[in-house]
Parts: sequence; structure tokens; C-alpha cells
Amino acid sequence: MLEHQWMMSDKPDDDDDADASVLVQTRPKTKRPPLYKVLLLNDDYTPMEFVVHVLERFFGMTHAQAFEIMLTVHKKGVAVVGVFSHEIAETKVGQVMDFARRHQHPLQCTMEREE
Ligand code: TYC
Repeated sequence: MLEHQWMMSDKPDDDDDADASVLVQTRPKTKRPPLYKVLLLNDDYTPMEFVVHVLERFFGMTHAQAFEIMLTVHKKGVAVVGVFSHEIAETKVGQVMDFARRHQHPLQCTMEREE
């Protein structure tokens, strides 16, 4: 008579918790979606008042805040003007680029993924 050999796959899983890891997230991964910096770039031709207006209109800044950020871009070449979700950042960049183009100013606005 052949002796029956138990194989792993034959064994009944009588340990109720043995496979719990596949069912339960012990450390729930709540990965936040990435954020994007919206950057404004300096150029030699866009009027300062136009940039101030852009910052007030599309980024909800007060005149004083907008003037300060505009001067930072003018002096340093670039500044972060806001941090948003991918969709909102894309919309802001589009609005600024469109507005600048319609007024025939070379103002450049881009977005960059945050670390
Ligand atoms: N450098 C521009 C000037 O002297 C002003 C300016 C500021 C342009 C910020 C673009 O993003 C900018 N008229």
C-alpha cells in the first residue's frame, strides 16, 4: 500500500491568519499625488505692470504681493508663483501663456514637478 505524502498544495489552510497579508494593508499606502511648481521666467520686454497684473489675475495675489514676486523674477530670473495639482498647474500655465501671447508679450510660464 502506498503511503500518502502531504504536499503544500494539499494541506488545508487551518491557520486563519496565514494569508491575511494579502487581504489587509498593515501600513495603508496613502500616496499623495505629486505637486507641481508654477514658475515665471524673466525676459527683457514684458512690462513690469503686465507681470503684476498676471500675478493678481491668475494667482490671486494682492498688488503688493504681485509687485514683490515680479521684482524677484526681474532680479533673479525665475520664481515659483504657486504650487498646485498637475491639472491646476497646467491650467494656470495655459492661462498665463495665452494671456501673454494675446498681448504680444514674450512672458514665459512653466511647471515643474516637486521633489
Ligand atoms: N524684466 C522685465 C522688464 O524689465 C520685467 C519682467 C519681470 C518680465 C518679470 C518678466 O516674469 C517677468 N520690463
